[in-house]
Amino acid sequence: MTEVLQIEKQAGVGHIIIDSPPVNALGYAVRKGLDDGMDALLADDTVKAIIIRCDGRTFFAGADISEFGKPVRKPDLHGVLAKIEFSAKPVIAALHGTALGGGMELALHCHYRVAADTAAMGLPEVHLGLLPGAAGTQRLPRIVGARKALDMMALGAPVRADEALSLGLVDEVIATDDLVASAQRFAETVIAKAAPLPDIRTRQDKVEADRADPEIFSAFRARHARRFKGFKAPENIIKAVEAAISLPYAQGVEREAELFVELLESKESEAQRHVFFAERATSKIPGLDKSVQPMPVATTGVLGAGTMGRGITLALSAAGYPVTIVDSNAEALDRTMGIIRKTCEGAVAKGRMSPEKAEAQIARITPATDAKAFADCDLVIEAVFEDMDLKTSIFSTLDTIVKPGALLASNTSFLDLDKIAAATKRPQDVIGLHFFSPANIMPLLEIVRGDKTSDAALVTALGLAKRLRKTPVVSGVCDGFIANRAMAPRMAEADRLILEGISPADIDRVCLNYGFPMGPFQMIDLVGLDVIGRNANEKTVRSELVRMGRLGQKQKGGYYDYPAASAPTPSPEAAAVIAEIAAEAGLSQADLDDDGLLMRLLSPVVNEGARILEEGMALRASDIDIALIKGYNWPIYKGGPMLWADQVGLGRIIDTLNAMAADRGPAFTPSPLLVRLQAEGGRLSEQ
Ligand code: 3H9
Repeated sequence: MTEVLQIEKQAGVGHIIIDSPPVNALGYAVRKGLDDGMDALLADDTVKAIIIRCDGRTFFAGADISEFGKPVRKPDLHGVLAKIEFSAKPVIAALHGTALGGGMELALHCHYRVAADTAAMGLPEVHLGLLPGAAGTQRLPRIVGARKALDMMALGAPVRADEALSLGLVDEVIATDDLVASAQRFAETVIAKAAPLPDIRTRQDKVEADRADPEIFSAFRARHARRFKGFKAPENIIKAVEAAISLPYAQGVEREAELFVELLESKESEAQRHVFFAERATSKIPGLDKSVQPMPVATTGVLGAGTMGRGITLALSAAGYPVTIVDSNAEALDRTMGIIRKTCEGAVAKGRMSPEKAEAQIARITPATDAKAFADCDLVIEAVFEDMDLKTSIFSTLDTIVKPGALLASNTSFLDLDKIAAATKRPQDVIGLHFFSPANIMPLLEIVRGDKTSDAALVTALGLAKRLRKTPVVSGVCDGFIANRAMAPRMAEADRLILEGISPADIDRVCLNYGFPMGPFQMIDLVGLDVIGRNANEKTVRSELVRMGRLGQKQKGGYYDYPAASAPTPSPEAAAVIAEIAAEAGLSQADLDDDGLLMRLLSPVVNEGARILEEGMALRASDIDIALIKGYNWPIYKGGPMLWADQVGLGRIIDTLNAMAADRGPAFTPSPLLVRLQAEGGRLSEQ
């Protein structure tokens, strides 16, 4: 018997019980356990039916993702599933938790399925850039029809037990605490009935009906074209379902295998699997003792009723925290409370929130004009204008007002947190909580750990991120921290390229084609030219446009014109400003194709990421990838700049940087880390 397997027998029913924490992924040990269990129970004449179930928090959560790309150790999943499917004894899956991916496919190879009422099942492989590769694409449409199968597999959302029952995916739903006993009763009934075993592979009713309606697929493609852009897996899933309705089962499975391998070997899936593990790694802090307890946070405060303060207040109140929002400007405070109310009402109108929930969220927010209202808060987040003198004076005041033992946080996006902390007598309780705008929506929370920030403060911030459903990335203290610092070189390069004769529209197009939802100039026009950029004294294209009152979409247009009721168009006025400044700069004109442009824009980002790592400002390379995916919408299927650099080749990045350095100086010299990794054949994304 393997370590993960237990067998129990009762009244002619053999139970295969697998326990492989944390999520019973179908790695080698689990497959071996299942295979051994099946062999033992098939050979046992006293056993007339078999139940497969799991201990721990969930039924099988799918294939073991960490095994992909490595040689498969036998028994492989297909072999185990065939043993289950072709068993002469009825096999019943008893599901609890989440039966996902290969786990759900295993259940679909059993003859019957019973599920706890709290269980869910789904085929989320699409989120890993894959498709269900253990016959899921052929079995699911035979049970639920092509339409529902496409929704479940190409969109990747699981279904709850009651829906699974109505779809015919499970045969019975059972109270969770009664799962084992009820599965036993179910098995005994199956034995007593001695009916022929159900066989999904020969079911034709659903696929025959779907065959008469080829529009299903074109309509599905059209409906989700925007969502699927750049991803490879959805199209392969659609093709696999087309095969399910047009081919006999065995040929459909062969087609599924081809489409699966294509995805497994794709850059997109490599990137998406990298992101899966990277997201889960960000809250693992080397050297942090597990016994460190978080500071209690029951009540919160936000200082500043501007855009950031408002977003943070919305995020905290949505997560259930009472929030005191303070701004000495009563009018600004009123305005912000009005916008908060509108935002909540908007969510109600869109059906995202019940009116009661919205009222309760608003009721959790208390506006005040005096910072003394923070006295009893456990956490206060400062979100005022980025000015060091202002922030240090605020923190020294907060230090005297807010009770001892409370956490004081700054939302600064680039100022030195250690200086801010030094303005208090409790630097150990000061931390950076850098939200990205809009703070109630963007999923990244950069946690800035100062020199003196205590481990308890860090653990508290990590817990806060979890409760806010944001992904934390821990950063050291440096200008711009991780996301803004790593991304700044793309903007700088875009600004430079327009002086070398490349149009803003071309730069935006290249970024869009890469997969960013917006190009740098489109983004500036949206945010406002007056908001971006800290070098207001220098004469630049941007400062000139601001001087002309061209502030972006909000006023007169920016890099683009915004004619009423039509798409943005390149602006002749902006082009004239660019031409004037370019003439003054006298730079040679660039001759670059789209790929060359992309390399110029993104290689400096990779270089900055490598420097952030070398300086120890990020804990690991994959944290930088997550910061840019969650904070700047870097396309998930590129895996972030560090993984992308590995995929295009560090040599190409280094060559691009060397050429830039030869032309423009050492700011572009490849970082020693890049050079070393390239020489050693190492991978940047694994640092
Ligand atoms: C597949 O099945 C392909 C087949 O169709 C075809 C094969 C031929 N493998 O998320 P959590 C780890 S593809 C390996 O924090 P939660 C995870 O890394 C698979 N490891 O917990 C983490 O490790 P650590 C299709 C896995 O409670 C720990 O478990 N299945 C896997 O918030 C806890 O994870 C999926 O895509 C795995 N499959 O959520 C399901 N799953 O502690 C992917 C998890 O070291 N998994 N780990 O950081 C999930 O969606 C969530 O983990 C789950 C639990 C909902 C199960």
